[in-house]
Amino acid sequence: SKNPLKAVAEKAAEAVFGREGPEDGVPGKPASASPPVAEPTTPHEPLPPKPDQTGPATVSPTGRPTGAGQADVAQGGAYLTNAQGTRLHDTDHSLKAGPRGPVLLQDHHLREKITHFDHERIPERVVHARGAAAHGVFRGYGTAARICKAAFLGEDVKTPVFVRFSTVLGSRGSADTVRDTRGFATKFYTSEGVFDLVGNNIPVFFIQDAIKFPDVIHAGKPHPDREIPQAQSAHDTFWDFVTLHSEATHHTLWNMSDRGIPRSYRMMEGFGVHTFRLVDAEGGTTLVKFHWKPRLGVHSQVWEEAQITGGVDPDFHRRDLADAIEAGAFPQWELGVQTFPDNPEQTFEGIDLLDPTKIVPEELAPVQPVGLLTLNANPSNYFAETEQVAFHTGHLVPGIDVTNDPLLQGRMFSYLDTQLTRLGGPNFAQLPVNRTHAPVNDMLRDGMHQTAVHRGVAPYRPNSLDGGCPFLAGADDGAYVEVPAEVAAGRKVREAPASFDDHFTQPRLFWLSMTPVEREHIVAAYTFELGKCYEQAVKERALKVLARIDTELCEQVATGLGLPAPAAEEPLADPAPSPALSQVGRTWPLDGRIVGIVADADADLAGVRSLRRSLLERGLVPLVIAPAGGKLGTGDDAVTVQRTFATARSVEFDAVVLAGTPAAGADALGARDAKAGDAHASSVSDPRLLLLVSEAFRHGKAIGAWNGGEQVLPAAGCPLTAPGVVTGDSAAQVLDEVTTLLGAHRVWERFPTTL
Ligand code: HDD
Repeated sequence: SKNPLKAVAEKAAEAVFGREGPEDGVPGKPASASPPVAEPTTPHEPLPPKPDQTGPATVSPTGRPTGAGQADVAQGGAYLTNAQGTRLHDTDHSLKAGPRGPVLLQDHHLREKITHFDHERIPERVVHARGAAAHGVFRGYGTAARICKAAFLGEDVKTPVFVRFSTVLGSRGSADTVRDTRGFATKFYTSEGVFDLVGNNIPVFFIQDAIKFPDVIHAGKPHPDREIPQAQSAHDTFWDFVTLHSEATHHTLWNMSDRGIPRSYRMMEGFGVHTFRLVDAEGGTTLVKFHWKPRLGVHSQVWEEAQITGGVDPDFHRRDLADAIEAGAFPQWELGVQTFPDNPEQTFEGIDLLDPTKIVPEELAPVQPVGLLTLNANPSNYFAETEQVAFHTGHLVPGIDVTNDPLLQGRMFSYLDTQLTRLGGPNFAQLPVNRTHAPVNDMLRDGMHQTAVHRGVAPYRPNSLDGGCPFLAGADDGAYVEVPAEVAAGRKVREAPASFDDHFTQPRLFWLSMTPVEREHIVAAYTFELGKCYEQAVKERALKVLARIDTELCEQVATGLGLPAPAAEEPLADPAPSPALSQVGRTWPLDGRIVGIVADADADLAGVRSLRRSLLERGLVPLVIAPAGGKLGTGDDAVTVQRTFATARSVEFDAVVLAGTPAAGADALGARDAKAGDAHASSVSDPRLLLLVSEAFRHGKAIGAWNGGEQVLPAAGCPLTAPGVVTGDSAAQVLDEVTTLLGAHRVWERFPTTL
């Protein structure tokens, strides 16, 4: 459809630039015959959507289409107005008593503009302040119908969703790739009302009772005196807390594992953490734990990579999510449930299901898929949607109920409370992103930011004045009826059950489930974090905790800290490992993985072109890296440079391929002249290129090189015979091996390094 603003914009452009339009940014200069050079730094080649990635078109809760195709304009009309709709003739000059005179108090436009700006920020979330989100659709498989009557889990029922990922500790402007837990919060706009699954990428939590939440967050946040360190757990107060509260041991171990530094939001598992109670159509109940399984597998950065990324691209995860969606490589997760009988003890195989510091290994209770989540549209406005979205564990639909997990019970209070401050009053459910898609007929009235114009005179019931409405529904009419679960009679106590006391068996289970390379990473993480603490007592206490997880873990960290390793205070448990907890040893789809192709004007450009084509065909994203921007080669076949030695850093690439020179006799660009030879020599010894290759090597990334490209490798400290280094005579020869290596995510054999 025709954009009504286009004509206005064209007229304005014509007035400024003349009829021919701008050239080289010089107003009035007539355009020459040659078209402007295309932007050389296009971040990603759009990937063609896969047949299974074309979810139904999503509209935002405002009813507007989201993502591609949406008019890219901020205003809704041709003329600038004030907030009252009155047209303005000037917005750049304050009203003054003469050009050099004082500004007049009567300038309402100035006051309205500045006042609104002054109040543009709202309080950031006290936790999970830094986030990125996307719209999508959830399709139920119908497999849960046996145990849950929720309509959105029905076969082929499609429900719009909004998902917000986040870090926990950092401020809104902090880096994405810090070592931290990640939030994974999903809002399902179901036909029966909103259901929020407010989970994390780690299946256990630091504490067992919500009453400790302010304490653990105070300990994790920056120190109150100097407000440092930002978005880090590597400081004394954090380690003070988690070593004094041994229930935090399990979650802390997950944080110190590779799970604490995800490669991408698209490559994280999600967990509801608590045990929930599902209700079937007959009122029967089942206890479940929710799991999100990413189609691309669980991948992580290595620690040095995460640290570098935090500096060179603090928006790494946010950008990755938005780019992938924009390119049509829609991220997907399967929702699954582990099911347990709703027995009076609320335990399964001896594991207390109400203890949020415990998992149930998948080998004991397999995750059964119940639906598919596809994120297919980026938000249109960060503030309106990602910032103002308000999740709540109490947003439940018929068929899903909570359990007595004391952490979950406290959350049922906290989320509503926090939104009152954050979103300025009780009417945040009326904000477009929070609005349910089910009809609302409540008796809530007035309050700050009330946008509804309620009619009638009787917002109470029963009433005889508004026709008696509203009426109450029963379970048969889709009402939410709490499960009349037994409440154990007893005394009022501030106590936890004895089964909450075992804080070490499951951390040991996790440790024993890790492969050697994952254990090395855990040792390095503890050594780094405790090495950043100043208090000797904290480090010593932390080693005592580690001794209760595993002797080797404790000894290795103690060696790194230069402290004696204490013996375990109690005998170590002997749990069966859960291989499902490891990230290593499987292969995964390659969609959206990024391959850097290093080339210069002297390189085998035909090979570069064919490599790019083949990578795109396989759903990967090739990015050409060259000494400088612009094009490599000339004519129609010239290769666009997407990253230069100045803008490229290894952390962006999952694999790096080095182009060599054209094969003898196949040099389409003609014989090399001496000048080109010099340029080539200086580009292959450029320290930035050597750094890129040496980092890719140390971070376990696949490295390929063809026809002479490998001459960079030894200088970068990368032996040609090292695992995961592929050389060949042509691009095609290295392609297959590099992509096979990528399927396993990293060349794990390259570790141990010092990472
Ligand atoms: Fe929480 C936000 C996840 C325990 C209190 N929490 C928040 C978010 C996520 C979680 C993903 C961000 C939501 C968004 O993107 O807007 N929280 C969890 C998980 C927990 C958990 C998985 C344990 C299993 N939380 C927890 C406790 C309390 C809170 C025990 C308080 C007693 N959480 C909050 C909060 C936040 C929040 C203060 C901050 C902003 C918000 O709610 O909307 O209410």
